[in-house]
Amino acid sequence: MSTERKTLINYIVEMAEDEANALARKMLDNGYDPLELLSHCREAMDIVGSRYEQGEYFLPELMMAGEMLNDISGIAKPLIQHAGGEEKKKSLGTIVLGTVYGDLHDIGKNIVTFMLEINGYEVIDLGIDVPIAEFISAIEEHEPQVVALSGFLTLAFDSMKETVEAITAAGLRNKVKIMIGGGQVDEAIMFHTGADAFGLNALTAVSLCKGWMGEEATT
Ligand code: B12
Repeated sequence: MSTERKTLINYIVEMAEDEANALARKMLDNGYDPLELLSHCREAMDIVGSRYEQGEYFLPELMMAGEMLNDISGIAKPLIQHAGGEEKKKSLGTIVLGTVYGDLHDIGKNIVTFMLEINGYEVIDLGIDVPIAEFISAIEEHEPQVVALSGFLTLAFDSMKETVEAITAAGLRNKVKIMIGGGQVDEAIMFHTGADAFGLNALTAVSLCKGWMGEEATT
């Protein structure tokens, strides 16, 4: 198993798209945990990211890595759904979610959306580069219990802060819990933005929502 993990990471880092897809498929066919497989992909993304920082890789490699990750999560997602058992019919609550303005990264956000949905929550996914006004009107329209802000760029932290400030200015802050997530977020960034919580992965996003909205359907 550990050899497969290393080989998969290596294929992704070396941009061997076909080999990475084939190995991911084979591992999943053999019963490999899809969430664990996605965490290996994250490790690979960190290596690609640091090669980019060091000037060894450029934008095309970032794009290719993003495509590979999208393909692999496409293969892994249906298996996560299967492992999660029967889909719940009634929504446990509503979450308005999006990647904040200025930021186009959405692979992590899409995994969060998917995990929240299979755990029974209704997710209004506003997409990427979401203007503040769009968050405000979605909150007014859908009356969510939770707002989830995603962002991978350092500049996204200020977009998150401004989005939270605008939610407050619109008189909506005490009606929603706000969680943030994405590559570099931590507690200090949570305080900077004024959010209620942060999460490093999609599982944390789900457990935060369970803590705020419960696991049982409310009427
Ligand atoms: C793929 C990628 C891209 C792709 C994105 C494709 C896409 N559709 O998303 C493309 C090529 C478009 C891209 C573009 C750029 N990128 Co880029 N990219 C990456 C890379 C390699 C991987 C990101 C990723 O998808 N990771 C995989 C996911 C699954 O990661 P994850 O963190 O585990 O996801 C979990 C958490 O984030 C969490 N989560 C996410 N959202 C939320 C929300 C909530 C509420 C919660 C609780 C949790 C949560 O749950 C997720 C699932 O478990 C990272 C490097 C890295 N180490 O991450 C750089 C990186 C983020 N990019 C970077 C840069 C610089 C850029 C560009 C500026 C490059 C350029 N010169 O144009 C542009 C910016 C474009 C823009 N305006 O946004 C830098 C950012 C540096 C910084 N500090 O600002 C990074 C860190 C690379 C680096 N090390 O330099 N990029």
